[in-house]
Amino acid sequence: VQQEKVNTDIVTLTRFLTEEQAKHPEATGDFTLLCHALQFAFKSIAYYIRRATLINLTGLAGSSNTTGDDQKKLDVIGNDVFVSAMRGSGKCRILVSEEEEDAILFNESPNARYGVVCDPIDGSSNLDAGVSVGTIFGVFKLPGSVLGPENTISPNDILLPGTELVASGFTMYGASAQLVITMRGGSVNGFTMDNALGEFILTHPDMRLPSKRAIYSVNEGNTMYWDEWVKAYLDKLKFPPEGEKPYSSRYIGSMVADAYRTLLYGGIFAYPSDKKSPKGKLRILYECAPMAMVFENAGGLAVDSRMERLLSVVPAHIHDRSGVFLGSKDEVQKVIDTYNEFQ
Ligand code: AHM
Ligand code: MG
Repeated sequence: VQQEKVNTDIVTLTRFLTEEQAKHPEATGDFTLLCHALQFAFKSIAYYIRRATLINLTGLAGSSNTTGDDQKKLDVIGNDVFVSAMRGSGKCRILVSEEEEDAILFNESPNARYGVVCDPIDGSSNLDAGVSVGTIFGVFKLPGSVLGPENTISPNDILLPGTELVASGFTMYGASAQLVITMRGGSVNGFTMDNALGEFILTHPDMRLPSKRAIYSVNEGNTMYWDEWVKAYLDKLKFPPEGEKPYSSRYIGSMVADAYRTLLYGGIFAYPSDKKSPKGKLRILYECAPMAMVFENAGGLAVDSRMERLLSVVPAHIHDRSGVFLGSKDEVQKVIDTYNEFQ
């Protein structure tokens, strides 16, 4: 019998972070420690999601969050896990979570240099059906002027454009837990959770988005609310010129899962602003901007409903929303071209 070939030199997320840190001699190690705390939050959330049906964690918590969404029991647990991990890291000064009305200021860590934004369990309406959900996160480095016990920090200090993110990514809790992370100006790397080892293993180094692919991902149930140019754009995909094939449609309804597929296969993911949600549905700080950074660093593009680069958008409030189009370069260009035809 042939012996299974065992890879004894695997790159875990911990090793990857250590190697990244070594590339920056000026690094203090704070960012690496923050990432370890993030990693623990992802592992914990993955664990609770796996066990949810067994330990009575499905269903509603009996409360609703700031934006009026019904909160699931797992939304509450995911949020609590995330808040505790960030507080415990000692490296996070301010945290914005989709599930918290106000930004959380960790005044016990006055010298912490990072601000974190997160959607602890995105796509939670899918939870009880066992459909993939995910955690989205972004890390901002705060300006020196807000640090130290002599300075105060205000929730407004985190109203920054995505261009100020030093890292972002997401974890998808699917058939396995997949973690995608990117640093400013760097590549995009994907890790798969090995449950037996309890480690995220580098399985998708330097992810690059195909420049085009005939797949679109949008909630078509909103068609009657869309602007004319959005309808025209999608019609183009569905009714191509004679002899060409129409696009395939794929919509899970979990941004992380739809974005992860788009990242791997290419295509376009869209949640346009429309007559029902004139400002869009997805949140700028902790959904749009972190995803936009991942897509740009993987060679794709990300714009809002006015074709502005999503990473440049500065939210006026921590829970502000935006229309979003992200995907392969050529596919997003098609969106921009159609928009321009209608102006
Ligand atoms: P949530 O943060 O309350 O879970 O909502 C965000 C989710 C995204 O994951 C997904 O892309 C979108 O809402 C789906 O919305 P819809 O059900 O309108 O298609
Ligand atoms: Mg969300």
